[in-house]
Amino acid sequence: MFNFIMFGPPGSGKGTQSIKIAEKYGLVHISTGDIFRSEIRNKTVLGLKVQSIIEKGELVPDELLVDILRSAMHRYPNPDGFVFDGFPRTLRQANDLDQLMQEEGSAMSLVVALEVHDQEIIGRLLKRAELEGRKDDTEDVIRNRLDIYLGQTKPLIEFYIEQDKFAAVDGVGSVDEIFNSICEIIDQKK
Ligand code: B4P
Repeated sequence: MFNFIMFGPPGSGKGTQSIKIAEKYGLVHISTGDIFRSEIRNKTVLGLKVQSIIEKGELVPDELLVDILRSAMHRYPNPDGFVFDGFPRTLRQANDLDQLMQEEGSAMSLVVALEVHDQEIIGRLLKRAELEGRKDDTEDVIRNRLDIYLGQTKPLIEFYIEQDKFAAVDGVGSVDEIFNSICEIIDQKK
């Protein structure tokens, strides 16, 4: 299996690139953000529980994530691998993911981060707010999401550097240019 994490701050293009990577390499795309938005739309128990957390730009509690991930992965028998998008976001989630991979008799293969500066991120997400009206794409909430990324998620880079699984690409440019840079790294590692 080839298991890949698309890493980066909110609005860096993780969702955009993950879809393309999953398609090119025949991998299963799992976006925890998409899972939560679908639960909220369908007004499930989980959706009602996480709605206000997500609208404030806070992180959903770690203990809810592991079961969600496990059941999302088990929907696909014998996959060639996964693209994880928006997960892990904390050290606890990274450790849980390693554990889940072990349960599958597999391991994480590669983590690639998209590097994008804050002003570009805020511009992209405010534009998305106009198009899609996501409640977590207001300027205050975006700034909160960026602070949480800095404090809780960015430190994971060290975790994956220590495992020799980390690379970064410039996330500013056209979607195809960025995609090609990621593919070069994947092709060297595969
Ligand atoms: P996510 O859905 O992961 O939201 P995100 O970080 O904004 O990334 P997204 O994939 O949507 O945006 P993208 O960068 O592709 O999470 C939402 C919320 O769910 C979190 O805040 C949290 O509350 C909760 N959550 C999710 N996972 C969790 C977890 N593991 N633990 C706890 N809580 C969790 O794209 C952004 C925009 O940029 C798009 O409009 C896109 O069109 C545009 N874009 C992309 N590439 C571009 C480029 N190259 N140039 C210009 N624009 C570009």
